[in-house]
Amino acid sequence: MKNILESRFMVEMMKTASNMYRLGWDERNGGNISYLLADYDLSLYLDLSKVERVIPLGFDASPLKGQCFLVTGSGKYFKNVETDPENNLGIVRIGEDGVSAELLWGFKDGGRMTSEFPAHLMSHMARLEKDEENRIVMHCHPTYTLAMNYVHPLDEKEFTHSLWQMCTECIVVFPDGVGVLPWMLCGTNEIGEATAEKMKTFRLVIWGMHGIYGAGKTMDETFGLIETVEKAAEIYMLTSSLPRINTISDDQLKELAEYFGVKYRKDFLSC
Ligand code: 2HA
Ligand code: ZN
Repeated sequence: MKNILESRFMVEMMKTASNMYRLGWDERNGGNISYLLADYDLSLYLDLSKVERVIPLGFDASPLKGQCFLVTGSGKYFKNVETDPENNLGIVRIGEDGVSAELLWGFKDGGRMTSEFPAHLMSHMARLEKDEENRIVMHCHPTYTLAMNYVHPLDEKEFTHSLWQMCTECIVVFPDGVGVLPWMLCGTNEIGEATAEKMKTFRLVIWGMHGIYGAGKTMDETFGLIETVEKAAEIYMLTSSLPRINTISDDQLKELAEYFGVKYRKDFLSC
């Protein structure tokens, strides 16, 4: 057997969690990541017939049955993932019944998947419908994005437009815009369903006054989406209380999107 701690997916997960922690996006147990391991032969690392525990999901994830996910643990700190992966991470396989998860590795201290696992799996299902190569769902609490939630209308057209105006690259990186949910109780199937509904059209979803969800093909792509939103939100927060004398116009945003050939939300511009 190969050492799973040296696998590419594990190293990516550990490095990303540390990176996000150091950026201040994942205080205490804030944030969670799930990684669909469909591109890896897990039998090189694990005895796939050995199920450590069966953990109920609390909803039907049948479309994902048999799929394996590397996921952060409930109540666990991103700060500790890299130094103690076996307690802070787990690999689960969605059971044949579609409503349970089979623990194959990790959560050594009796832990379980993040409380946001319903939102993650529902988001994976929604994104896979759009893009069969989607692998990552990531949630965190980036500081400036969250700050912006308190001073900017929580309207997805207006929010996206403000972000697009803050850095030239924004409309190219997230031409599909940012979906916005109002404040909702987290950890529930309801917020999971609402997130997944937004994920049908957006790869980024703001949870009002809580944080952000991102989805993508790779860890880098997903991280980069959130990083770009956060950078734009930082510029917004640094400038919003000052008189603005320059801006990127809608004509210029359109010019950018057309030049880079991205399919953008035309209805989010007024030209
Ligand atoms: O897992 O961020 O939304 C901790 C959270 C809950
Ligand atoms: Zn959160």
